[in-house]
Amino acid sequence: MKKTLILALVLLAACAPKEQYYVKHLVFPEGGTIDEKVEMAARLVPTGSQLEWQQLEMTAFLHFGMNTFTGQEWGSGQEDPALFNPTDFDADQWIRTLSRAGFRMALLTAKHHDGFCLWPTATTTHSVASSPWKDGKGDIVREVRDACEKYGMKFGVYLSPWDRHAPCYGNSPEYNKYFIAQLTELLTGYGTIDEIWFDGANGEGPDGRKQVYDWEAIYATIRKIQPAAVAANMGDDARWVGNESGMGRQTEWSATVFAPDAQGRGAEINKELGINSQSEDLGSRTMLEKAGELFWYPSEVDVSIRPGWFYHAEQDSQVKSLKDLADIYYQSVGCNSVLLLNIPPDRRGHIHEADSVRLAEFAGYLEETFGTDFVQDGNALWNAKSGDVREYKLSEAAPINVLMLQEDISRGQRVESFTVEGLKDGVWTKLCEGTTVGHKCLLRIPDTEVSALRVHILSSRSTARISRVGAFREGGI
Ligand code: FUL
Repeated sequence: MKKTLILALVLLAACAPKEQYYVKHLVFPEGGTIDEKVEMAARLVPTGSQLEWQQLEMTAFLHFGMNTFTGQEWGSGQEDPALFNPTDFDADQWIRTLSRAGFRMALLTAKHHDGFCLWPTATTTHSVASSPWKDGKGDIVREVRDACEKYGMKFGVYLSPWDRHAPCYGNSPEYNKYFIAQLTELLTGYGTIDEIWFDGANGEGPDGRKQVYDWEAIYATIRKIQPAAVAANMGDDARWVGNESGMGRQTEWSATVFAPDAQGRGAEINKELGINSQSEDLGSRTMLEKAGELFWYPSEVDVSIRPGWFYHAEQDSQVKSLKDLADIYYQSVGCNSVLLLNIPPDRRGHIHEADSVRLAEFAGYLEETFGTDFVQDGNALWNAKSGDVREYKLSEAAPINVLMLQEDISRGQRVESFTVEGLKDGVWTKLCEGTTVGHKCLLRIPDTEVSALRVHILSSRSTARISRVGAFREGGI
């Protein structure tokens, strides 16, 4: 009898219709209704690499190169390699500092717009090999990569498509070959590359020649050599949030109608929808209605801890305050985005004390705030449909002022709007309302002492998988 029952259950499970998922990209059927589109949108999911990347939450940019020694932000490409000479280069100190501060990946500017390469490339002599640093025998990319290995930190490279040094820049086929050769060196010589960052900034080549990048070939190179690498900005795995000031959108869809440029037709699709990387609405139902395709293209917030992207001694007193960094954290990580915070090493080749002290304060702030979650059983998975409500008890009636919701985005991003209420003296009062959740949504609220929370999913695309509800207390900063 028992055996028959088990067999029946197994058969039932095998026959149950499998949910269909779309990885990274989907095309809506022609003439699809909005309800059909919303159902499909709910089933758009990230690739494994995108998912892992979104879960990193905090990543760090390291702008270091010729500009560090010339005091420029954008070099002309005519700089003498003899100028590049860190006096006490210490990649271990960089990565140790970042790792202690909670960053999970370091992204190095292997080549900025000035074309100077931080590794001894075979493609040009305009590199560390022509510098006095370590008598031309050094390799910054290698040392940073090794330090990342040591501290269990992921490693990425920024390779500027714009090159103001290469004489072939603007001669499109020739420069594409040159660029792909550089990319290939980085992808083959340094172990796993977890992220590749292609900057959108670019200008004209000599005599006003316009470089037309062969993105298809560039992407084919990545997919062939390191298929798991996340391609960001001009890439099609991670989307530039649209500003460099650390401001994410309150409503941030990883499942977005915004088409990556690398798709070839990206610019055309976006133009037709009347959107650009800065548009406020990149994923609402109104946008779904207009769109023919949907992309899993999550947002990355890049911002510098200093006014400049590169180190300038005169900016030592302008390192962002702890309050600025905390605000940025809520507006990036807390808005379903990955934070890419730039910390530019100085001319010694150190992360300057002014920055490392601030990073340590920031890490302390995060630990103090998020070290204690007052919600009991906030980790229990909740399958929530539009209109569903769930109560969460708090472990103690502590004054809380930060709320957190998370979705299991491995099955898509679904929550469209919600409210959270708090229970005090038997009365429920609304504490806040929100829109999208995604990987993580953090909401700061005024100090409040409640014994329970009530989360109300007002609207969801299909059934949302709420993986965590939390409540925290941030101290004064
Ligand atoms: C911009 C560049 O022009 C800046 O120099 C910096 O690298 C920043 C991250 O991206 O587009």
